[in-house]
Amino acid sequence: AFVENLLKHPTFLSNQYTTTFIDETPELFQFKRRRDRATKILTYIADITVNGHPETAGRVKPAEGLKAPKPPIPQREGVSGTRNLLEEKGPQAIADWLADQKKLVLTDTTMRDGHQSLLATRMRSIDMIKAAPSYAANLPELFSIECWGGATFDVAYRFLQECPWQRLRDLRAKMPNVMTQMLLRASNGVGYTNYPDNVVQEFVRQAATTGVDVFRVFDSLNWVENMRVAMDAVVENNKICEGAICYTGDILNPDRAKYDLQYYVNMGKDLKAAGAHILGLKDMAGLLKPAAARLLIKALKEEVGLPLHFHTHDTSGISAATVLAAAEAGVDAVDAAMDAFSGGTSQPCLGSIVEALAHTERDTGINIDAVRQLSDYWEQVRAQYAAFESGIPAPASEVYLHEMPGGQFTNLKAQARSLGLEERWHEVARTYADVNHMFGDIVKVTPSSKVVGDMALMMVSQNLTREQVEDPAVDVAFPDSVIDMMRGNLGQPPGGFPAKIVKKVLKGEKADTSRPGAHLQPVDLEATRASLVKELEGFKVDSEDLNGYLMYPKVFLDYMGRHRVYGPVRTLPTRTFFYGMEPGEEIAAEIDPGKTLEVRLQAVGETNEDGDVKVFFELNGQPRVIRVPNRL
Ligand code: BTN
Ligand code: 3PY
Ligand code: ZN
Repeated sequence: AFVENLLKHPTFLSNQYTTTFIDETPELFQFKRRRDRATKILTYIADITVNGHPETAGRVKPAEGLKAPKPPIPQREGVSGTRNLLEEKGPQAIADWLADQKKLVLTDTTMRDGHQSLLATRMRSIDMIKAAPSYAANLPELFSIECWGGATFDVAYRFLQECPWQRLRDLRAKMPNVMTQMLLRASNGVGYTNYPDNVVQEFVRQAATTGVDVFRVFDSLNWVENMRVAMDAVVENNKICEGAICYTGDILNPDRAKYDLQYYVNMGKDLKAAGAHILGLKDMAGLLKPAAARLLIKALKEEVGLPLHFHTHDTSGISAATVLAAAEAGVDAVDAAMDAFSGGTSQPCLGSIVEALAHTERDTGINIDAVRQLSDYWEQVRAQYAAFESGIPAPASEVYLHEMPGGQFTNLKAQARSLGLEERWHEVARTYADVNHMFGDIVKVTPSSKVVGDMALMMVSQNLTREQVEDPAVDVAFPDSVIDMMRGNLGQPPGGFPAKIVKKVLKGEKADTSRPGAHLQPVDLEATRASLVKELEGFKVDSEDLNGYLMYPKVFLDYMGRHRVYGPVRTLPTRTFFYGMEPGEEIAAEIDPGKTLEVRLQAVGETNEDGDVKVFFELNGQPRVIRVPNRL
């Protein structure tokens, strides 16, 4: 009765269905009958088969006849790696080990920044988990596998209908010998705003418990003061604290003197004093040029005295040159993405770095055959996500003008397109640079990059110049995110925000320049859990769920609402998840270890006078009919 009610509900039928639909229509639950998970999944498949998936509608389709991606066979099971050392001797031993290595040590970013930068963060857990045993067995020499945090957390709930914690737990279980790594936005957690200190602490505790080994912690304005709570929490949980400097500007350019060599060396020293085991150099836009890398890496190594881990993006097309220069200058570890997920706004190419350094002093010792085999797998995976390709065809030196982070670039381009500004992209890029200078030349990385992007889009769409925005006589409606940042809610950039723009944005209201966490009330965790249990009608809320809710209350509740209707759709093959099934097709979904649903789509019926379609399945050999509305 519940499904019938749901599917015939006028809101649902009128295509007004939104993610809050279930929350706002409690009358549906009056007929609540616990449907089994198989029925829920069949309902999902039927709905997508008939109506398509809203996220892939009108987008490029994967090639016909793609086979299910097959991961390489694990070769050397049980071999030990960095995780074993961490478990046995603790984080300082890892830092010492790293500093001792003559070889260049590598982190693979494919499962986090790679797809975040190339496929709008849409890679599903199942495609990662299938590769995990091959990583554990064939590439145990990796320093770490970045597979969590950044934008992947909310995208999992929001768009992929899956639990990010479960992804982490499954990956951890299937690659127990290599360290996992996450990107943590310090006091902004994996969100876009400052959280109370105890929420950040609780999040780090849970991430460490569920399976993160290396925490790369950064602040979006490079404010070390605002990184301490997160860094302390990592150290307390006996995990590796990689305190990261965000690189912006150009240390070789005298016109960008605000961020010079001394600035970065000082910040490195501050991060060491704050307890970092490893120093991260996070070049989120790919701005560090090879000659600058030689200087900067050498200075950081000599003057800070921590092992150094370099991260960059290939938007400009020359990041590999920078990586090689960094290797020569003595960097300890670098990030790279598997070949098929490298280049463009993503990281430089892992296999090519391995090859370029083979038989040199910095030989990585990585098995290139293993890299190629895994990259073949990733190539097949990527082909399934054609709908999310950004279509950027070539490197662009324009990145040195706008300084957009790799993860933002394609996103902002899509936003510009949806506002009808596609033809004015280069204007958006130039305006983004103008906004940066108007804000005092700040670090641009999530969430500060989003604020700059919001402002730039607003200015281009309203044909406003920087001069007009700064003119006290011109009335400007600033985006909320800009007002929030000028109030001090993301913290302070070096030297503060320019008084002129703060005054204009806040209209005389005074900014609070103290650390935001210092004046945010702690959240009562157990009271929050209790109210969430109530809201979810008795659903058992574990600590992972609670942490998801604390980061993203609405996103989490919407996810839970859909979960009750569609069940564990994370177990579906990616093609089925986004496109449904073809008549005659058969798929399998392992909903629990050892419990597999064999699903065959027999036929799709005609739409009846009520606007419903019957979809005929065989489930583990038994016929099943599911009725869904035709909403097309
Ligand atoms: C989302 O994009 O909101 C998450 C994916 C689930 C959406 C489901 S798919 C079947 C039904 N039809 C829709 O238009 N939305 C839901
Ligand atoms: C993120 O915060 O998601 C980033 O990737 C920043 O570079
Ligand atoms: Zn990055």
